[in-house]
Amino acid sequence: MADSSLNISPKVADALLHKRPVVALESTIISHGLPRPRNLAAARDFEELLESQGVVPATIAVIRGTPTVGLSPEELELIASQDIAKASVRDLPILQAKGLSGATTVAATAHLAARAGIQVFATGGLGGVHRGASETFDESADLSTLATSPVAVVSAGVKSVLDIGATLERLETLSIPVVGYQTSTFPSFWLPDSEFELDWRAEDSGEVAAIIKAQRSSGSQSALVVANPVPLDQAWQREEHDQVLAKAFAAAKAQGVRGKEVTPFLLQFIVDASGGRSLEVNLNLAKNNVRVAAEIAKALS
Ligand code: PSU
Ligand code: MN
Repeated sequence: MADSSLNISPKVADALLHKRPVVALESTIISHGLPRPRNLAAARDFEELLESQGVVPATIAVIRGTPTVGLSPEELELIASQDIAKASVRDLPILQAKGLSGATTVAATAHLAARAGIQVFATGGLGGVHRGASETFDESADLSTLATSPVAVVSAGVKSVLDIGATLERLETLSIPVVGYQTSTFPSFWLPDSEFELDWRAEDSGEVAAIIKAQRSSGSQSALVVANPVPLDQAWQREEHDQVLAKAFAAAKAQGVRGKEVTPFLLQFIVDASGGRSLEVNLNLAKNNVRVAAEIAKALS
């Protein structure tokens, strides 16, 4: 654990040392995935939700060059309150050398959580293969990084703005197991399902914990994707969902949005165009993922 390039907060380090449950949380969802000022409130909510369940929260970000696991209240504010770099794994050494701060994506968070020895990580949605990727090559580094990051990631699947089928194919190629949490269908973030069936499902946190233990004892370096659908009564209405997404794609194309700006652009557009309804769904599904991650972490410890 003597890793000078990683700052683990005393609270998180103590919990890990005594094998108490810890859940990692990402920070790009705070900086780029949710609009201000709701983002800071949400970040605090996620942490409080874990604490109320007896689980230690470990929000991860790069703070003035140092990858940090477990943020102070001031550091959480820093991530939420100003324009901060979106940091995937490849950005970590650059931020470190320059002494800059960054909000970590699923990829960078999973990578750092695994390095810290954290076994469970909750987020909203994973990055994946973008529509049109056969032309643009736009595939999130979340996928390749999860292949080498031994941590269970609880998400509501991937957003329907992505190519869900291609994303599932890539997860298969990369040998990253996917298990539906009380579902046989891969969820699509704001909607609890998609047209894609899953090979495997788990009925409860104990079953997920057993899979994680088997994965670790086999020496696998892969993550486990736990696909947790938004509860039906909190899901977005399908018709409005389809209409707003069509508008978002058209706007991104018209404005020539590219590269790592694509995801934040679509997300912001969708929040605005839905009059905030997609945001409520987003917050609820993220909380639901945090809750399930807490149960899994407790079942593991
Ligand atoms: N999907 C969401 N909300 C998010 C993201 C994805 O529903 O906030 C963020 C996550 O941090 C994810 C990142 O890791 O976007 C993926 O970005 P890219 O496609 O540029 O790799
Ligand atoms: Mn991309």
